[in-house]
Amino acid sequence: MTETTRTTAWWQEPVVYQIYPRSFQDSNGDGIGDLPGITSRLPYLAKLGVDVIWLSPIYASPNDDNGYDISDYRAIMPEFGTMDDFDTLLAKAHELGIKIMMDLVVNHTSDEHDWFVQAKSSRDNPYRDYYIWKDPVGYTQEGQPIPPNNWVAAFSPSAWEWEPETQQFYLHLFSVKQPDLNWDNPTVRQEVYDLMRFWLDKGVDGFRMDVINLISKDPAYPDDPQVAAGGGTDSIFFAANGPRVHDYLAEMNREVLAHYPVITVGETPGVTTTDGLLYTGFDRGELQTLFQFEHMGVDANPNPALGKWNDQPFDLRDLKRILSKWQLDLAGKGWNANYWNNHDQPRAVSRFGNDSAEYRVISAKMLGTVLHGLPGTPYIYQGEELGMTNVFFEQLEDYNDLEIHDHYAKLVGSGAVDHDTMMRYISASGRDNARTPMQWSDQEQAGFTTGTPWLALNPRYPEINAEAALADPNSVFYHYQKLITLRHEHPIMVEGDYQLLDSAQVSAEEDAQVYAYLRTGRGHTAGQALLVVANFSDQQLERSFQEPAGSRSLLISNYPDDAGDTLRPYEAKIYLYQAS
Ligand code: TEU
Ligand code: CA
Repeated sequence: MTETTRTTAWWQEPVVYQIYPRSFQDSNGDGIGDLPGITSRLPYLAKLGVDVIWLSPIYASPNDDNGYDISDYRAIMPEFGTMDDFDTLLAKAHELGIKIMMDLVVNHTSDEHDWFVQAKSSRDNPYRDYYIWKDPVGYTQEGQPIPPNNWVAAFSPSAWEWEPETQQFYLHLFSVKQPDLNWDNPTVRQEVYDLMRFWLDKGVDGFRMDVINLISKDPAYPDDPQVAAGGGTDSIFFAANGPRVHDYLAEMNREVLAHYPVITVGETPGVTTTDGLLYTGFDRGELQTLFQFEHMGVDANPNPALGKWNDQPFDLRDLKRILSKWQLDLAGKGWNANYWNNHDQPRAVSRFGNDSAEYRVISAKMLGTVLHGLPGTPYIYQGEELGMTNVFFEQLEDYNDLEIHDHYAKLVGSGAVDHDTMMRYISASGRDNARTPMQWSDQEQAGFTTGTPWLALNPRYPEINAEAALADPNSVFYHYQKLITLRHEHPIMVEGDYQLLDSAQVSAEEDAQVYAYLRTGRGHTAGQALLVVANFSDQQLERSFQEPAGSRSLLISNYPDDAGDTLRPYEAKIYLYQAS
């Protein structure tokens, strides 16, 4: 098939695999994953069949937020290796036909970045205006400076930190060690474009852009109404999508992205589909795709004061409504990035499937089938292809993530939640679920390290590991491998239009157990259709669907046989229809 017969572009086709380098593979026994470790596992990723790797940050960082606080954008974190190690990784990946996307974290830097060290040294330092400084709006009776507004940072109580030396506050939407850059300063923007060119000229293939929709702030700095009403664990959503964000992204595109064959995805908390079209619209010249957060909020606490912290199951009807809205609202105009989990989210199988010994494998395959069947770019987070699960640690101290510690202090400290409840919430919703080391084998430390891992392993590694998965033709791994192959072999997987399906028994809107949708071919795949059916429950159910015209074949299933309208627990299948 020639490129011109396709109705989608090359960048819409790949499957992306996210690596969290700290937890992927240690090569030197210090307990920390590193670049040579990743290079040694490239054959594993080639076997899985992924097209692109997204590397979470590998730059110099004091690791307040594990690399999302960068102190030098052009240097490799010494714990991860050297620039030579990076060049080797890039070259070996390219030899295997795998592209590398870098994490671009430019809403903020580390407070140890030289720009910030300079900026805070005096009010007239040339770097001062690289960051956002504000005078106090007054002083308390005790003489404490009062910050410009009530914004709550993601990882500390206030988004404003007082800098006594120069007597001003600086803004940090995340931790105090992550000061926000001032994108309204054109020099800052040029600095960012420069460092992007540095990596692109090295040959990297794209960027995942961290919280890129936070870069423009409302100059009025209005109070966050949710905080004022006593709710919310941070002001991230409120600060998002500021007045000049689209100008800046269009400029970035003109100055940098348009000159390279790149893949881009923006991480964009707090976006509606209307915003989504502004960021990813094919005619907009901004980003190719985005990570929206709406479906990540599907199991948020009904009490808004508790934010995401919860341990109650989601409702499939909400999930279908959200995913369908994103599919339909962007259809033909923009492109989704689809994900069940990442380094900030709990494990997919524990959250949306069933991680019991009985149903873990089958439900992990079901989730993969649903995600890879959707239009958009599928993202796989390391270990998802093994069906890795959430973890429960006994002690708060066993968790590393600064968000867990900050939100514990906010919620238990204020009396909103008690200790035991919060520990349950952390095990269900905390970011460290994703960050326990990759489980390679049933050997000591799961083959991740010969030393002591920086974060404890999930105790289920003797049962759940890559070696066992590779030896078992019925593993989650081979199911994912097959899903990726299907995408490569059947253009309709990429191009087909999406439609949520009712069954004869119950409408899609009311069905809390089954998710079914149709993909309809267009252009050169006209005459083809895909039917994707997934049972999200442990019940056996009957569902029949109006089938498209043509001869039917079963492309993939997580059961060895097809029981027709009978759906067994967590059964998922994709049929291909071909009109003659
Ligand atoms: O996350 C952005 C973000 O919105 C986070 O608040 C995230 O949603 C939250 O952790 C989920 O509870 C990005 C990175 O992915 C994250 O790892 C960083 O900590 C954060 O930005 C700051 O760079
Ligand atoms: Ca190491």
